[in-house]
Amino acid sequence: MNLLILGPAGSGKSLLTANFASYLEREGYKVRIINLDPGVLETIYKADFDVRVKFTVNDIMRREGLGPNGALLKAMDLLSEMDIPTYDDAEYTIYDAPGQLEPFLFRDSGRRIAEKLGECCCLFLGDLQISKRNLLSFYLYALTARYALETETLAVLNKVDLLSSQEINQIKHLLEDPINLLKTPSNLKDEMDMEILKAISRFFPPQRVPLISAKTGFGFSDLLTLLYEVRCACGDLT
Ligand SMILES: Nc1nc2c(ncn2[C@@H]2O[C@H](COP(=O)(O)OP(=O)(O)O)[C@@H](O)[C@H]2O)c(=O)[nH]1
Ligand SMILES: [Mg+2]
Repeated sequence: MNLLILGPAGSGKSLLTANFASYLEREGYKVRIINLDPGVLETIYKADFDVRVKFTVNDIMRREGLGPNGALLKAMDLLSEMDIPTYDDAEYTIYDAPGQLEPFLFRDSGRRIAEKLGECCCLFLGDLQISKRNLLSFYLYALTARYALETETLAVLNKVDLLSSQEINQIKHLLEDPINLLKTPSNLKDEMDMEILKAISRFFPPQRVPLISAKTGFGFSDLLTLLYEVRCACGDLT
């Protein structure tokens, strides 16, 4: 199974790639790691393939006279046109993506990249410290990723080690059903949010959102269980 790790910059994609790969290896799986971030200076893992052998954001900036954002978009276009390795000899291949979400959520390059990965599940990672005050927004971004990439996508919240147990319990309750994310509607925006969520949940049944720590490994077994369920295409991820 190919895992595409997406999420905003700093959400912990690279640390998750490194530590979840080690966890899977300890569980007895053969794992491969691919770095798809052409802007990173150093990776914290040993990649089986690194997109920087083909191009880097700095090269593109210099060659095409672009700034960092333009160069990253160009890099993602290039990536969507090249052969990205997949491995038959590995049970899991983890693809560590760059932090800029624009190519994945708002341009076709992300969908074309995901399409190249065949049997693929996207892990949409959020930083709990940042998302805890706006879980609805995180949830909608994860759905947008699923919609834009046309790929099975699991919403995963990272950095649970930085939260108190009280905060964790509160968040678990909110995540049991996305409708819990809403207050009793008291204004037009609340009412709109409620109607949007009801409509969404008709098409995308509520999915369990694992709370994990890429740093300590907390929640990795829960994440692996969810991946088994995706693999079996059980359809029920609650
Ligand atoms: N406390 C804590 N820090 C984390 C966790 N995951 C990532 N970090 C830290 O968050 C920062 C960004 O992580 P990184 O993997 O580079 O994020 P990326 O930009 O999404 O690849 C680094 O300083 C990591 O050590 C976590 O689960 N807990
Ligand atoms: Mg990274």
